[in-house]
Amino acid sequence: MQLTASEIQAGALAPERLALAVQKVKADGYVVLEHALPPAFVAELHAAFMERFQKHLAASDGNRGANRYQMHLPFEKPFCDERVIANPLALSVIDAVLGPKAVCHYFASDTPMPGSDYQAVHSDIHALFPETGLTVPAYGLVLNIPLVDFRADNGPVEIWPGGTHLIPMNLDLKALAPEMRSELCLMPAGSFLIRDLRMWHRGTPNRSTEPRPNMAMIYARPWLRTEYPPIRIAPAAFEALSPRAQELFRHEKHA
Ligand SMILES: O=C(O)CCC(=O)C(=O)O
Repeated sequence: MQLTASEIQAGALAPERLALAVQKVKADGYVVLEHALPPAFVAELHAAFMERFQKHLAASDGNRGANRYQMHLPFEKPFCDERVIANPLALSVIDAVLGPKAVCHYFASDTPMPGSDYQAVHSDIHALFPETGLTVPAYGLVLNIPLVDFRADNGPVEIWPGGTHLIPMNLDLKALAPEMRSELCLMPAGSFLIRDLRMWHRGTPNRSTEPRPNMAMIYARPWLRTEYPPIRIAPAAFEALSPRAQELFRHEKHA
């Protein structure tokens, strides 16, 4: 969705457009809010990210396939700016889908480098009741923030919308995915991709000459336990957060 100037300024979608965004997440498994962050702030995030990422690259191998890196982010500025972690535009959708008590418990990034390949099609979470095949409403959402434009040539995320988040899990996605419609998630830097954790997706090859960084946060219902390590938040950084952000990060490690 293209945000209007007044929505960006107000930090709120018009009521009927919020309802549409929520419906897109529930029915399609995702919504994109284009250009949600100001370009100057995205440039600041990108510069800070690349500085940290270059050190990470020098010290580790790809951990998500060849030339593809998942990297946790430090809970430091500019990454933990409230425009990222508690953005009212994103939260209006997240709250409507997950309820008002959501927590954020994953603060990281994904970066395919030139030379990366296709990932296996996957979803990002286990089924709640795997033995039943029961389909339930959303219990976790990823907020992705691309730090560069996602183009066809630089390894955009490929998604399978149209209800794959509602198909009971533990299926052979490799065999089934070619039967379903997929699309490349092309979007400008600083957009918000809000997607159901269960929606089928995969990373695609980066055929450009530059890294393609994507911030990734998980917002979830407060009872969801995942295997990710807690986000380490220094007490002073936690104290400096707004009441809403403190509520979102209340389950993390404040030390
Ligand atoms: O390319 C991306 O940003 C997403 C990659 C991904 O889905 C993963 O590593 O699990």
